[in-house]
Order: sequence, then C-alpha cells, then structure tokens
Amino acid sequence: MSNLRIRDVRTIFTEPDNIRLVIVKIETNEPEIYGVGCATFTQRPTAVFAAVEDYLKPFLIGKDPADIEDIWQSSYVSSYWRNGPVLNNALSGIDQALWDIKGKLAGMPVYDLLGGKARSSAAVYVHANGSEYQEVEDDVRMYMEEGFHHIRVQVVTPGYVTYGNKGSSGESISSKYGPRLGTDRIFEPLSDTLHAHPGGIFEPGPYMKSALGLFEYIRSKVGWDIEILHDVHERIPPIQGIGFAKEVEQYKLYFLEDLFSPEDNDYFRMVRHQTSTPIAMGELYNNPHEVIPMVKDRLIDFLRIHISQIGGITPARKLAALCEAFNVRTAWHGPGDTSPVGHAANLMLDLNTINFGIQEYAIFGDNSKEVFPGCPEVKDGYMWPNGSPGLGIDINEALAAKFPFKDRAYGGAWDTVRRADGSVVKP
Ligand code: GCO
Ligand code: MG
Repeated sequence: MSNLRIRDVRTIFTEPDNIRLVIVKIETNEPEIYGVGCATFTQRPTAVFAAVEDYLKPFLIGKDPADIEDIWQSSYVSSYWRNGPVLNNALSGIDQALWDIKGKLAGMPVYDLLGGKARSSAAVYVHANGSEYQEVEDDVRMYMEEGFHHIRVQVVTPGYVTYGNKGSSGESISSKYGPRLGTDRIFEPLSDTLHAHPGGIFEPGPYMKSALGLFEYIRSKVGWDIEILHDVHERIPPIQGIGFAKEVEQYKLYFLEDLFSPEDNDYFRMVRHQTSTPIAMGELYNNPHEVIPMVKDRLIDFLRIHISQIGGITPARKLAALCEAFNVRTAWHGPGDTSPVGHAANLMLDLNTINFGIQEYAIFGDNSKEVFPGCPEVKDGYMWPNGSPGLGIDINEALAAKFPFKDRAYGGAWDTVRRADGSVVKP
C-alpha cells in the first residue's frame, strides 16, 4: 500500500476562448504529484462546483488516489440518488484527474495504462458552417487545404434559428407561404450579455430542405472524396426524421448525428430497418442503461458520448469495450465545451480502442493552448499524443485566472427554441 493520499480537491473555472470550462485538480501529499480532469457542464457550471466542493472533496480527502475503481464506485453511490449531468461531470473531474495521477506515477501515458495504442493517431472531424451554401463550401475547402478529410457541414436555414450557426433569430420567416408566427414568446436578446445558443423559431420542413440542399451542393461542388457529417441536434419529429435519414442516404454521409432525442431512442429501430445512413448518437446520454439497448441491437453505428457527462474515463472505457463486442464504433463528443483536458482524455481512449471511428475536434483557440500546456497537436486531420505521462496536459492556473467567467443571461443557460406556434422544441 502506498503512502500517497489525496490532500486537496479544487475546482477551477476558466473561459479562455469564450466558452466556460470547469477543471478539477486533485493534489496529493507529494506536492509534485497532482492530476487534472474535465468537469465541464457549460450550461450549469456552478452546480458542478458545488457537487465537487461540498460533497466529493470531503468524501475523498485522505483516500489513496491509486484506487480509481473504488473511488468511482463509492463516489457514484455516495449521493444515493445518482447520475445526471451535474453529478457525473463532478465525478468525471475526479476520475480523469486520478487517471492522470496514475499515469504520472507509472511514467506512462493513460493509453498505455489501458493496454497500449491500437493506432498512432486519431482522425478528427472539424466544423464547416455558414449562412449560405457557398460559405460552407469555402470553409470545407479551407479545411481540405489543411489536410482534414472528415468535415461536418451545417448551414443556416433562412429565417430560422439553426443549430451550428449563430444568426437568424426567427423574426423573418423565409417563405411567404411558410407558417405565420403564432406566438408572442420571442424576445430580443439583451445586447450586453453573451448568449451561447440564442432562442428563436425552428420549423422542421425548411430545415430539412436547406440541409438536403447543402449536401447536394457540397457533393456537386466538392465531390465525393471527402467524408461529410451532419448534426441534426434533435428538433425534428420522429416520422420526419425517418424520412430525412432515407433522403440523406444518397449523399453517403460518414454519419448523421442526433436524429432524435434520447427520449425517442426506440425510433432508431425504425430508421435502421429503412436506411443504411450511418447513425451517430449519444452526447445526451447520462447512463449506461440508455446505451446498452442501442449497442446490443446495433441501432447505432457510432457511440458519441460526452465522456465527462457520463462520469469520466472509467465508465467510458467499459462502454468502448461493450461497443467492440458489437462492432459499434466510438466517436466521443468533442465540442468547444469539452475542455482541452477532456480532449486529451478522449484521445487516450481513441488511441487504445480498436473500434474507434472518429473524434470530433473543436479547434483549440490560442488562449486555450496557453492556459492548457500540452494540448494535443492536430496535423493533416489527425490528433497526435505528446507521449507525456498521464493525460499529457496541465493547467496554468495563474493564466486561467486571467480568463474569469463572463456575465451571461440566465447564468449561461440556453435560450428556448420554439415552433412557429410558440411550443418548445428539444434543442
Ligand atoms: C456537437 C454538439 C455540441 C453541443 C454542445 C452543448 O455535436 O458538437 O451537438 O455543439 O451542442 O456541446 O453545449
Ligand atoms: Mg451534436
């Protein structure tokens, strides 16, 4: 038994590139042995802070950081009522930091602790957005020049709020014959506050039309050599989603993401029977019980869980193994609100997992690279490990403190997306 003990657990807030990040740092009685983990729940960061500081920290101080599995299992049930994005993110901060510590003690990167590399680097996809097809094409071509081979494409639906793009507030509904506004529940965003996702009006018909037009445009202008991806981000009623997935088939997407919300999991069975469009799902899952039926019945092709959202590397590596048995590939969620520490954790699993598919990558901003020394390098569309022990990444706390959270409407929560009649749409 080692004499190493958890001496302190600290929660750090920082916003280097306009996205609010939450990092947990575990310190031990050996001053140079510490670890960092991603606990970012950007819409509710202070709730994660309380879960770590008020509950996990007193529970963990004095424990042996070597016992990752025991710490994960005991922390998970220490609230009796478990799961959910707040508690799971708090636990992920702890879990990833413990894997970081274990790697540092062993002098090994975490992928070596997991059994070693199954590949040299991880292929990533990036996001091409635009308010018109041409703008998306410009983005696609820029990324192709930089060597990216997998590119997600999203375009604004004229006159409507559209996931993946800021803009169109829903004030002007595009077609003269589209639905008239039947609600007064729209407001003007306050000018002095930042909105992560402004609300507004969304209608499935115009969205599907503009997205299908985009795929047609990109294939006709750019061709078939690159892989294109698309995120529906829920929003469309299931039967329309099934029709959409069928129409999309001809454009040979690498995957179609979040066609339905997790509440509509069962509809994926119908999609499966009607089209071979590859299906990716998972960033909203909290619990393995949501995942198991999707994998064992092969209803999805890519599991794209947000690793901090399910509690860290410990549960994610088990789900990767479950997926391997069914030949479902991993595509861990990697947006801008996965911190660079979280991206480093994703990479550890990507390298070790034989059934890895693709890694989402939100290009690290310059400030983020400075705040998080050791950010994995991306070259020619692949993310490479730096070979350092643990997660291979650190946080410069003095610099992180120079980027405090900015003020945001509703404490940073998302605004509401609505149908033209004012009813709420899943985001
Ligand atoms: C993606 C996601 C994100 C989420 C965001 C929520 O596939 O990248 O859908 O953009 O919306 O992470 O905070
Ligand atoms: Mg998504």
